[in-house]
Amino acid sequence: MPNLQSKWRYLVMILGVQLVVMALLSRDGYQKRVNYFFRIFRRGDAGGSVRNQTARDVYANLSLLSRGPGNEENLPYCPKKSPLINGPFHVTFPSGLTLAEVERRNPLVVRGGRYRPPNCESRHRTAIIIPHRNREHHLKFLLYYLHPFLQRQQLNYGIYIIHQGGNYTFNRAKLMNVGFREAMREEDWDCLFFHDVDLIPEDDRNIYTCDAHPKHAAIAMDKFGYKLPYKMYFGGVSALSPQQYLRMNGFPNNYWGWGGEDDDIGMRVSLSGMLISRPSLSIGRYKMIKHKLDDGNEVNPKRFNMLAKTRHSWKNDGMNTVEYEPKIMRPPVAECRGV
Ligand code: UD2
Ligand code: MN
Repeated sequence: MPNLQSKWRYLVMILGVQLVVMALLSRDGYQKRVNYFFRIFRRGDAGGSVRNQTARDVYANLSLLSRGPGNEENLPYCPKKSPLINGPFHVTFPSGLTLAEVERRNPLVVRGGRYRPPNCESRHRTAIIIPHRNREHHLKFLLYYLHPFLQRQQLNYGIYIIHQGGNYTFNRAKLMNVGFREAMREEDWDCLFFHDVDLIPEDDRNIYTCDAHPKHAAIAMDKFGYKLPYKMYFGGVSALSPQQYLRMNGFPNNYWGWGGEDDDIGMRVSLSGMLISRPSLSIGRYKMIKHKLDDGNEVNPKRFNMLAKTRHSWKNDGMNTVEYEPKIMRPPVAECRGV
């Protein structure tokens, strides 16, 4: 039989072990386990705040939406927070996906890749600008996920594929300037998202509207281990209101080939007196479809020299100097629904 003193000793030992376990659990690396532990007590939490919970189908319940019987003039405003938001969703790249399937799954998208919520008047008008050449395979996946993602957010949106014709070296940033001009010519958008074709958002709480400062939306990508690679990083997906875009004179026109233009754009944000806004790491998550460097988009060897001059050049190179020959392609409705 243990005496009273050894009972106390056991008790102190048990308390000590508990303290060590608690200290370990609360360390950063153990956050997931702590979350798991608390989740057991929070059954029925549908908010989707914990990673690794069941990711859903991005199309779940969307087919229930249909156009009401006319009278689209007097629709009430959509709620401030969309009831269709679901949190994280599955992103996979099935080999058999076709554009016809994308079109079939998105019956409310109309000519020009345009959509508005059927039952309420959206509070936001967002244009998506996608620079493109020879990436039809990626485009198909992006559209498959982007349409339902935007519809869940109850946005009035339009998707613009800005295709660079010919074989000359690719110029991502200049294509964005072209996209800005052409999109604004068509509609008075409140917000423009500049979107790589190969980045698929993974969480519909990453709302595609603009903030008080230019927004860098792709804060956490699988390719960088779901972390921001460096503080000034502005590549992948970013969002600016027309006023913000013009204030920084848009994007540079002279970065031909891969690299540098994203940092130039990041510098323009601060040179024009603005800050970078970002969603949280747990929401601004993206998968990048794996790919090699494209032919015609070789690494730009001049990028560092050009970046060193951005502070002097940004006012003389951008939206105020962009020149191009537009060819607006409007395929018949059947072909362009879903694009
Ligand atoms: C990184 C950045 C990207 C950009 C680029 C440097 C990420 C996720 N993205 O992308 O924003 O700053 O570095 O230029 O880190 N494209 C075509 N056809 C081509 C070439 C490019 O459509 O032949 C488009 C397409 O939308 C693509 C984008 O340009 O997603 C960026 O090019 P990338 O994907 O080859 O470059 P990457 O992944 O290194
Ligand atoms: Mn890429």
